Amino acid sequence: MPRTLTVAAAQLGPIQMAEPRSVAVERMLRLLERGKARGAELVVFPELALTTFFPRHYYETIEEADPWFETAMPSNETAPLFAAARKWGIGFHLGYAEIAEEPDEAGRMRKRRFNTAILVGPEGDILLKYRKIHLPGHAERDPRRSVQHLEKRYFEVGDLGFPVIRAPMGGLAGVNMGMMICNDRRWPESWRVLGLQKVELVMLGYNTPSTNQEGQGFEAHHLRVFHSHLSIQAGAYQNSCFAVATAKAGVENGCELFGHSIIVDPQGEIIAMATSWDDELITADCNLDLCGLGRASVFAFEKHRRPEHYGRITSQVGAVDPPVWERKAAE
Ligand code: CDV
Repeated sequence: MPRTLTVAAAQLGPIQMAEPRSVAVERMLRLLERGKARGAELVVFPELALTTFFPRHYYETIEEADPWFETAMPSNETAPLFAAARKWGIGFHLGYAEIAEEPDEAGRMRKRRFNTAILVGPEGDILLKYRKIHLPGHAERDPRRSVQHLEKRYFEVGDLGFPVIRAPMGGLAGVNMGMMICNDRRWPESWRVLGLQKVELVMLGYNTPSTNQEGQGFEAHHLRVFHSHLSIQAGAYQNSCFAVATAKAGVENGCELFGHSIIVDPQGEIIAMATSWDDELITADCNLDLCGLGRASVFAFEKHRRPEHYGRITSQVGAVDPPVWERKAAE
């Protein structure tokens, strides 16, 4: 019997600034119900799924942005999602902005803010939590940009690493599941740390604008989706895993997000893709045994990896100039 898990990417259309969480949750409940009807055992919602993508808005003090954050999970507003998961026996992945009163690295208790995702099991338990590590954008208002991207202002770098958990899901006794969030997908390091824990299914949500807003030069529009898919397909192939990548799509307060949610197999092939810029559910039956082929051959890490030559990956952040070639003096 193949180990098959039916997964769904529950893409969300835009959530406008004025829309309360209750509206987003209602839409997510409808997608969960559609997932149940289609046999989905695990439904993946996007990054910051409960609200508009608020880091595009500048607030002079960080505290002014606090209403966009969740102080409890589940909360009164998100409890219906947990109840639906229990009722229908479906797991789900949810991205949200988190405020936690926790000790920091120096042991000081304080309010900490993260861009977070959780994996909830079919009995409503939180099985895994991840806090976004690769935060894009900037911390101060950038006058050169027409749209701000202030993740570095509102969030701390995640402190939970890239965890993988083996837990029951759907009809399977154990599935190795891990998470990353949006910009993390562009960094091979994120995928490899999950791959080194034998991840079988990577869940990730994203909010990606249809144009490059950094103001550093021209990037053709079609490359935006291409780069997103390229990163996810390469990550899944090189780490022999499935990936469910779910977008927020459409025009949020004048800003266009490109959608194109996908489900990818361990060969790196797209096996399902969203075509709308609205709430849309795509599903795929994932035979997790397919993760075995890459792991036993090209990507048998234990046979072929050479970490003694990868030192720069963890010891160095920015790129350095190579030595300059010089003609050797004639002997
Ligand atoms: N939410 C994100 O992390 N968005 C980035 C954008 C800013 C490029 C992304 O990598 O998609």
